[in-house]
Amino acid sequence: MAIISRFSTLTTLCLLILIIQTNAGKATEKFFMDKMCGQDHLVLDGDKRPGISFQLTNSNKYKSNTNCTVKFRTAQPSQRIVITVEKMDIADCPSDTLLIYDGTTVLNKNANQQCGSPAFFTFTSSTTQVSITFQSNSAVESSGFQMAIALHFPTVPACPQNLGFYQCKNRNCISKQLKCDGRNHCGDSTDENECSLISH
Ligand SMILES: [Ca+2]
Repeated sequence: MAIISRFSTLTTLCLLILIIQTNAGKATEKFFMDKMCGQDHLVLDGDKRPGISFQLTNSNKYKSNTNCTVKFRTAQPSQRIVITVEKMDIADCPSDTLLIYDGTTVLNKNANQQCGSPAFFTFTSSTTQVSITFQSNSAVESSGFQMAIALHFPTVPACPQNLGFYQCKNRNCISKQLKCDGRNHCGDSTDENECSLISH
C-alpha cells in the first residue's frame, strides 16, 4: 500500500513539473521600447521568436522629450506581422504620439489611435518590416502602451496545426506556440479562446 501511495505521489509530482515546464516554455518574451531605441531590426523568426510582448516602459511613466524608433522584420520574405495594441495610455494628446509604420506607410492613420486611451486595435502588415515610433514633449507623462507583435504566415496553405501553426478565426496564421499564453496574437483573440486549465 505504502509503495503504491508513494508511486502515485511521485507520478503526480512529475505531472505537475511537466505542466509547469510546458507553461514556462510558452511565456512570450517581453521587450521594453525605452531600453532599445535606435537598435537594429529585431527579427521575428518562426522557430525561435514567433511573437513578443512590447511595452513602452517598465516604469509607471514614460520619459519626457523622447524620440524613439524600434524596427521589426520577419525572417522570411513570405511572412507578415500582426500588431495588436492591447493597452494605450498616452495622456498628453496630441503632443505625445505613437506611430506604427508598415514599411513607410503609417498604419494607425486615425489620430484617435496615436494617443489618448483608445480601445484595443489591431493591424496586419503588408510588408516584412514594421517600425514603431514614439515621441513625447516636455510635459505630462503617463504609462504609455502595451502591444503584442507576432508573425503571420499568409502563404502557408490551410495553416496546419500538426506542422506548428494555428489558424485564427480572422484567417491570420500564427505559430502554435503563441496559443493560450494569455496574449492576443491573432488580433481577434481566437488564440486565447478555448484554453483549458492544463493547456493554458
Ligand atoms: Ca496568444
